[in-house]
Amino acid sequence: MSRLALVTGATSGIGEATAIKLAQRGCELIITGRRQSRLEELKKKLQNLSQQKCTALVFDVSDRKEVQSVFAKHEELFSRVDYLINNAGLAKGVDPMPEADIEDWEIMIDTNIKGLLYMTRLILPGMIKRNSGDIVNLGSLAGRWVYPGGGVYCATKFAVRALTEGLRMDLLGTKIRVMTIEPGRVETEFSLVRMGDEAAAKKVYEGMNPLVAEDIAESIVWCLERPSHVNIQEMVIVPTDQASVTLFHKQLKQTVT
Ligand code: NDP
Ligand code: 8X3
Repeated sequence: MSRLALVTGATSGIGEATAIKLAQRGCELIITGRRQSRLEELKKKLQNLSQQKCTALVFDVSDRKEVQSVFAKHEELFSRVDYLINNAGLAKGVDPMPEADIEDWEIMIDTNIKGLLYMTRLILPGMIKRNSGDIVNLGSLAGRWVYPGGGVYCATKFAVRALTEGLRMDLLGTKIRVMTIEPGRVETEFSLVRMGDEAAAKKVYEGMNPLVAEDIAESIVWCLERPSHVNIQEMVIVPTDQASVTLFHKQLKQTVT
């Protein structure tokens, strides 16, 4: 039987790779993001892969009214969601807290915490009614350890871990599984979005072998495909070149003159 998966933040990185893997398994998909042209491109690709319908919805997960209005327009579709992949998220800035831009804090908190909550709250009634469904929240290694300049981003990912745990408790006794995937460094558009500078973003991954989006997508799909009595509550995945949130093995290029 074909499943219906909703992947937020499918316009790049982990979300896009996860949508592709789910389509390869024959899932019907709902993909979301703010960049319409990317969503439309991906929609065509996913329909070809899955031979199933794909619905592309452009909205900002951090805008509560917008989220509610999209849900109101697609109530029947959303009531059938089997897999909710709460992936949309971002970091903004690396400045120490005394100098950081408050606007950046608000964007991270509104997207990573409130956006995830809005999506979950609206999808849950359908899952509860059918007594089935899986929710995968994208946490981070930054939801377990903090690093300088990352306090607020880390706080949002600590929140994702708490929300995942809390929801699991509130749903105990149902067949709905709630899990969090906590990656270390994955080379996506994440650092470009965070720093707004190609060269600085590239430097984050320089000299090491980071994870790629497909590594995480594969793990998400593996978790979803466990038998229904098995819930992988938390999965921490890091590159072999990363030992902690701040400790990396990097081979720096040497120039011989
Ligand atoms: P990308 O920047 O490549 O992708 C982020 C996705 O989130 C995009 O599709 C973007 O779409 C979407 N998004 C961001 N803000 C919003 C918003 N307000 N409304 C709707 N969609 C939004 O990064 P990743 O793939 O790396 O990140 C995916 C998730 O994984 C995030 O939650 C991130 O925190 C987490 N993560 C990433 C790690 C990494 O090292 N890359 C490590 C650990 C966790 P659009 O811009 O079109 O709206
Ligand atoms: C992203 C991982 O360590 O770059 O969640 O903050 S990190």
